[in-house]
Amino acid sequence: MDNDCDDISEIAYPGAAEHCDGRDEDCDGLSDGADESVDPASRGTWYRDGDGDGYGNPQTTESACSASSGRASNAGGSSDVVLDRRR
Ligand SMILES: [Ca+2]
Ligand SMILES: [Ca+2]
Ligand SMILES: [Ca+2]
Repeated sequence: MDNDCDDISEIAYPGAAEHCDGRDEDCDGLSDGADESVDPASRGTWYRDGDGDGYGNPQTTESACSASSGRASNAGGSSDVVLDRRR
């Protein structure tokens, strides 16, 4: 395919669905979180982790391909719940 951005990969071609997998499947130059067409179902759920113990507040969720700073993939940090209620 002449306009295929990744001849190695069968799942990357113009018009393909964008997923959170580290590559640019639909060949628009943007991959994963940078591409607005990314499939929301492929995103992970992240919780705000104010104290950095790896557990975040289950009430503060964020959907994204990868965690931004201060986010954890585990919910249930008791200290985060207390801290966030004070804010
Ligand atoms: Ca992708
Ligand atoms: Ca893309
Ligand atoms: Ca925490």
